[in-house]
Amino acid sequence: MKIGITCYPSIGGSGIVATELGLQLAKRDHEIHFIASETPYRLNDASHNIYTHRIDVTSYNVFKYPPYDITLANKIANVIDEYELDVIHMHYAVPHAICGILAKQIAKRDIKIVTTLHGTDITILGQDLSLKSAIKFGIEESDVTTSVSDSLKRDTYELINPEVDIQTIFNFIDEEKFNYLDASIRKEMRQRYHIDEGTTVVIHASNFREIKRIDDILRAFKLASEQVDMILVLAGDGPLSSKMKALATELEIRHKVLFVGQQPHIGMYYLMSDIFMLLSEKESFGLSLLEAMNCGLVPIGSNAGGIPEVIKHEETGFIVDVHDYKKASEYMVKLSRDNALRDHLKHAALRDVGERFNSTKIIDQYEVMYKQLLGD
Ligand code: GMT
Repeated sequence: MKIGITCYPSIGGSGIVATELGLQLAKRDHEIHFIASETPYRLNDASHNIYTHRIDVTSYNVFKYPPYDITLANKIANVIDEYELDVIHMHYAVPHAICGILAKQIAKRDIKIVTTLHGTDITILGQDLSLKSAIKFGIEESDVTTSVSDSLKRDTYELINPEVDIQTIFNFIDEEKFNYLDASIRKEMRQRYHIDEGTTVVIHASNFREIKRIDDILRAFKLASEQVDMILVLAGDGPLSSKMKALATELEIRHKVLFVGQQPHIGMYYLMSDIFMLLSEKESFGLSLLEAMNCGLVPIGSNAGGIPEVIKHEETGFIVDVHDYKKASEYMVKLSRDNALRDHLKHAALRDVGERFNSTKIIDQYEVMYKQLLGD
């Protein structure tokens, strides 16, 4: 098949899932065309069967706002016609689903449109009356809409009420990039940061937005690190970076918190760690959970959105209520003190990720869905 993929190319779960999907489909001999404002993050090398088409948004001074959406639709239509695409897969409802529909109208060729909902396009933008009707239109006019979790699917029906079926296809990771097969990395990384093997390393990685509730992670860590020997690694960057550094100082834990910024090889940081924290107040899935769990970490997550679909409470990790940092700190202490429990949960998590979120299985689901759409 010839498949066009549009996503936000910057660092973020939706762009990563779209990119990995394209890469895996290309390995299965499909021809993949990424159409985006920039080359997607994680699509560094030119690979077999992969094409990248970037848009150049006009900054003509009559326009108060650069016409990103129309330029993108125009480009997608051109690529549909020139490369004779069969399907376009739009990641994120706004504006991408709508750009896909417009592109289909502009193009001379019939095409199927798949839209994947990733989270804030529904849970935040879906509450915005200035976008709600457009999101509903984007979903209803796509040939298939998928959601990355059942929770996001429920939220979509509740907030947007589309009159079509939505199919859940879970996220997945590239197991070659995230695994714990190379045990020497843990030792090397701990040496680099002067961390003893006996110290528990807790890690969180995100784009440092308000909804990630890094303040709750810092508060949980403060309580836990008063009882056990612990280091907190905060990876990533975003609007709250400076504020979180200031909070760590205010809580008098700054010397135990490593702010390592954005890391292209985040897997190495997971490998030196023991516990992964994700205490978000909104999270449709939490892709970083899968990455960390497949690197052998035990997750502690909040009961927001799709997180409880990824972490099975007391089976593969722990779930706490949103904002319940005290309970989170209790689990941190428990995991730090009880190596046998940590080991048990770690292996259960590895097994569960391998079974339910296995990349081959998830790519199969997308491939079957495209084929059904095309009547193959
Ligand atoms: O919130 C983020 O970290 C970025 C955001 C995005 O749009 O890329 O992630 C969303 O999509 C990911 C991939 O499906 C999900 O794993 C994240 O949970 C989701 N974020 C939210 O729902 C807040």
